Amino acid sequence: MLAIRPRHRKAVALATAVALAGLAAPSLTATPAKATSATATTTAATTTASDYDSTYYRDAIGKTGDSLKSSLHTIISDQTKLSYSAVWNALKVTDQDPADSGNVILLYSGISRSKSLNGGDTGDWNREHVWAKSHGDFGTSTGPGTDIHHLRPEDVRVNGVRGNKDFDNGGSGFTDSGGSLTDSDSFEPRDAVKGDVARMIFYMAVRYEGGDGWADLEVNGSVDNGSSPYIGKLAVLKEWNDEDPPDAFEQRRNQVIYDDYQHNRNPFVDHPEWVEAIW
Ligand SMILES: [Ca+2]
Ligand SMILES: [Ca+2]
Ligand SMILES: [Ca+2]
Repeated sequence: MLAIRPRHRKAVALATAVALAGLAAPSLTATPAKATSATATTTAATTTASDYDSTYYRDAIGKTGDSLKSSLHTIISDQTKLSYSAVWNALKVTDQDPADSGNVILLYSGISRSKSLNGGDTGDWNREHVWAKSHGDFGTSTGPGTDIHHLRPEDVRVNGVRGNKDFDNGGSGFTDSGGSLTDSDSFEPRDAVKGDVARMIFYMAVRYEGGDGWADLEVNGSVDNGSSPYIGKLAVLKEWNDEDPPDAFEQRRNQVIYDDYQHNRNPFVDHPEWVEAIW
């Protein structure tokens, strides 16, 4: 079951090389799901996504639409929660540069920067909330504001450029943008992380359904959501999920969070097709 056929070894090697280079992996679009699953096993655990179908995802398999969303909500809500201060050290592990264990990769800029430069000064990296924390006003107390499935290292200034903007195509580059773009009302991540961003947003929409005193986070078609518990644009995020399928870095990240931190998974990293099944 876990044996990798020769044709897939090439795909794994490619995926790993691409991940090490920190580049986009358009060629992975055509990679069989089995091969990308095997990629995760080379960097993290000995299980594959398909193994989780009969265990972790057992109650969700075969469902679609609201029924699938509801089932996944129940499954992924069983988790360990981190304090905001614990997030620093977690990100040093989840977002470690595959080519330099002393560094993390910054999400939007793609820069590899020393783990020790975490902080709030110019040149530091800090904790970017991909689901902007003002959208639902959940802040940084333990809960959605400390859920590392959507927390990523980012340059302090670049984090400020993104601010609490919704996601959409278009705009201009900026210092250290790494190919990411922005305009007055939206932010477009660089190509290599477009799908990562989309799957983090979809995770948040399923994980947070109005329980435990937190807002019901949802995806909509707007770019002017302000402090409402919404993030747009749905159609663009769905496109990004298709254009940039999960690679070795993203799969390893999901596995590390599951194994060592929160003990829950982002279902859309394991099954990106579930985005279309729900939305
Ligand atoms: Ca815009
Ligand atoms: Ca990606
Ligand atoms: Ca929700």
